[in-house]
Amino acid sequence: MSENSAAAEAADAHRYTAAMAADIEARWQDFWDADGTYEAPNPGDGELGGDPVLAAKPKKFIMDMFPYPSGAGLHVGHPLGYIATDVYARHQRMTGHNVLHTLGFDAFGLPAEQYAVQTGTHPRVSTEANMENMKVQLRRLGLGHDKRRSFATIDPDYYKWTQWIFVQIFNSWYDTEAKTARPITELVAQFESGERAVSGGRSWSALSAAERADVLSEYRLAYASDAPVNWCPGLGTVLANEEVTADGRSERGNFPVFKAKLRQWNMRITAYADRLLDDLDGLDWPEAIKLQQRNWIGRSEGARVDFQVTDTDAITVFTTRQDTLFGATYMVLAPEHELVDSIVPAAWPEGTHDVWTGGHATPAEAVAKYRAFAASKSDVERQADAKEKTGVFTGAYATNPVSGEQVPVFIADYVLMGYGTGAIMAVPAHDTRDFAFARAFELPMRCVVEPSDERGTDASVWDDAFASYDAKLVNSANDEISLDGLGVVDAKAKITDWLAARSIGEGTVNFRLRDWLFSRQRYWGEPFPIVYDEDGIAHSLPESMLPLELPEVEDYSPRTFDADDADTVPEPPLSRNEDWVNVTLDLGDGPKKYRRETNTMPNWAGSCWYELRYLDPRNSEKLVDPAVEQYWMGPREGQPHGGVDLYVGGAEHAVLHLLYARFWSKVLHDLGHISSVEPFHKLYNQGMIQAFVYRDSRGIAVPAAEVEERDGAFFYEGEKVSRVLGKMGKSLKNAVTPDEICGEYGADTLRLYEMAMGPLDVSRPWDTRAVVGQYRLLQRLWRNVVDEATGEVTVVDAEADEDTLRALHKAIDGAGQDMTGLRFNTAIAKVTELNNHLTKAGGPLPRTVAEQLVLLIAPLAPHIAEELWRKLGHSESVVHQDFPVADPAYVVDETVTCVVQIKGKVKARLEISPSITDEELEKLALADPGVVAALGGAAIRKVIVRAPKLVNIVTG
Ligand code: ANZ
Repeated sequence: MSENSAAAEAADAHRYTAAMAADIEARWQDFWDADGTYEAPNPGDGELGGDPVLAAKPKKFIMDMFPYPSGAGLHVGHPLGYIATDVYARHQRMTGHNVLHTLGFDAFGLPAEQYAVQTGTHPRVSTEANMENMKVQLRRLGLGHDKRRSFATIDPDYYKWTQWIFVQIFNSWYDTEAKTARPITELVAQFESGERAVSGGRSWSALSAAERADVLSEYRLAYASDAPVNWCPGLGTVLANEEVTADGRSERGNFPVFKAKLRQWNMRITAYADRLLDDLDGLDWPEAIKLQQRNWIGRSEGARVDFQVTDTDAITVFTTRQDTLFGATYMVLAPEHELVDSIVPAAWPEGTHDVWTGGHATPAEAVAKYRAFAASKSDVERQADAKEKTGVFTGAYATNPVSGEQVPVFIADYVLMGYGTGAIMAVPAHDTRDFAFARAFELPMRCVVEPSDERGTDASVWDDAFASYDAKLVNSANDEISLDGLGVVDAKAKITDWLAARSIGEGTVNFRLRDWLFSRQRYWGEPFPIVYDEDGIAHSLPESMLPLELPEVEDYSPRTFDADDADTVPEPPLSRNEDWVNVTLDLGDGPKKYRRETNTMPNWAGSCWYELRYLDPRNSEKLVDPAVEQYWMGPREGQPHGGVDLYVGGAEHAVLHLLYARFWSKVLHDLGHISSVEPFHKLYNQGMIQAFVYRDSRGIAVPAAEVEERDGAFFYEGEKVSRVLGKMGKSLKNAVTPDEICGEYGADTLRLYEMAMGPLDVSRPWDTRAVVGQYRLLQRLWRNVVDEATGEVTVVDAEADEDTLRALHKAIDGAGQDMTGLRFNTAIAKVTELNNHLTKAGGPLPRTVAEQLVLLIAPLAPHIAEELWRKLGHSESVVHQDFPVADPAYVVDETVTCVVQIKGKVKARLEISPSITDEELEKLALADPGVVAALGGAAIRKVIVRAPKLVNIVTG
């Protein structure tokens, strides 16, 4: 080695490099773990109790949507939200809060199971290996998690409580009057005392055990029923409505989904429809997500109206336009409607229109053929064929209750069984679907809402329906009531009262929300804590028998079928294990034989309540200690329903997870187990990290890392490839792992880069070449505090100059506010500006400036901050220091007075920033109203600018 290079090496032996970052980061991560730096104490002296000073501070519970431990591991897109919550949590810790931030794993469910099936390993083995791998990846990022509180949903200690909650839900019912869930024993007591009548008028004591179970099933918040469900043969399981796409296919795997009548477990989420809707108002969530939930719940105000069809039977319709009742000229039932069979006459009535019969000899034949046709279509297909309306006459007529007219009753697939009452009154003049149907079947139309356009009131000549709400009623009177001249709203109210007074209708609210289908025919989920006795009655297991652990089975893969074969029947993998299924148990009335439920819970179950378990993860007596729950989650000022203070995750969970978790919270609250009514007070959706996808001429993705750019074109192995922005992932061969970036620059650089890329809620393209910019920021920061030759801090005990104090306090003020507002990109810009100012100023930094600079960047780049803090001579961690507070005196902009002269005479004075440029100042001066007035339109010959003090305008 030459003398020169040895000297050069010595000169930067203590430079901030990737190797140094690796050393610093590993050292502090070990220290933080050993020290328990991020442990958040619970109030009280329970197991996680501790530091009373910290526990007395205001709390902040900050959460991420926890990950699936997938086999592919993490790419740089995954931790975006985790880093953001970490920066926020660190800033909150430094501003006087007791911060709870931790992360668990959502480890049951289809993704984990499919990966296990693909690789031929048991899901527990592969899931645990995946979790270990992800933990290593996450640890490198320096996330300040309280690791004592982490768990996976597959831990029997955790799913014991998931099962326990299921039992609570099973053993409760919804009291619609008190608007709350109550224990089922209270309902039984009402039946026993006669306070509540059993439908059908029988007495409770006369019912058999099985009959009682059936009655209770109608009330339980978790119940098994034979309703039509979404059966997906390709996945081998049934699915919730929320898991079926708008095209009627499975969200996962994109397989066709069919309606099949199967006995399945449901959660009565519909009982909570109103509260789920109303409580959205008190939440600090993105409006777009609230709107999606509102639409999914789909509250419609309208009326039920009875149309007499025989002497004994009436068809009840649901309508949101009861004001148009005089215009109802025919009716439609869903093909599956239960009344169809009983109203179909033996022969077509005299004079039946040919187009109504579909060419069939009898109504029964026409109905049977049409039903078979409709059954082959999904709900979505049925609603999608907007223009072309199909259907057939049932041969029956019903009576319009206001006009007294006999109106024909059709079946048609545009009316769905699962909505409203499965029957409609058709008002072709004012509903586009009815209009199309009436045209196709040559049915009469009657205008009852006066069109505001030129078309007139003869609907038979119209080209489309007149569907406005903003008009007056016409042609709507009989001997007893007239709606003519009323607006829609008043007409609705009037007709609703009239119908109600005659007991032939009533105002009602209808919801689009359906009960939540809760069972899956999969292995990798929580077993149901349910057994059936010899009469087939379901019993829940007592707490002492929980957790009911998943049995080991030889074959855990789901039985899947030809994806298009709707006539298949699901087979739960747990049913293959007879020893486990058939058991003798003592449920309090002596040992008896039982059969276990063999379905498992859906993957959403574990994430429905995990926030609660973070609070008290090892409590073996309760799912959470009430005082602990009250402290972290309880309602408080500004947070009327309580909940997590900040919940960050992707927008894709708008309805599924977020709706289910809200529902479980409400049930647990009603039953007195928790004080919070809502799980997540503030929700924030982070954007996605996107990446360029490069494809060859066949459209196949090529490895992005090996693509070369030449003159704006892209080449892979010499061949030209195309480039588009897309998702990051293994399959698109463009994944960049956090490990690669940590290896090349360190975790602090990665954290800064991800946070600096743009506003957190906006998607942004990853650019590995740009990462180095943040690395350089850290190098300059280091150099501002440390001598690169000796490794010693260079700070001096001196006063900072005025300019530096201004730069410092502005950065403190701005970056602090930005961190509170989750604007980390602009926070970083302000820290960068300050650091650049200090670099430019040169010379050793005053100690106070160096310290505040380090504290300022600590939430963003915690490792380098901890290292510098210690080098500055502190024995306590930087993590629990106070965030600097800006001195307002230095934050306000200093101004100077600029004089504007015209031909040497002072005409205006401007208060401006001392750093203004000549160009900016000239513009300001010429725009000043006083100057404009003084010029009076005179031509300007010359403007002499001496920023920031003087502008002289020469005219003429
Ligand atoms: C008469 C009418 C007149 C209607 C009119 C609309 C306009 P939302 O707002 O989505 O709740 N409907 C009711 N049940 C249905 C079912 N099972 N399948 C298909 N359509 C159904 O929609 C309520 C309206 O959708 C109801 O009001 C009914 O048509 C129709 F000028 O009744 B209306």
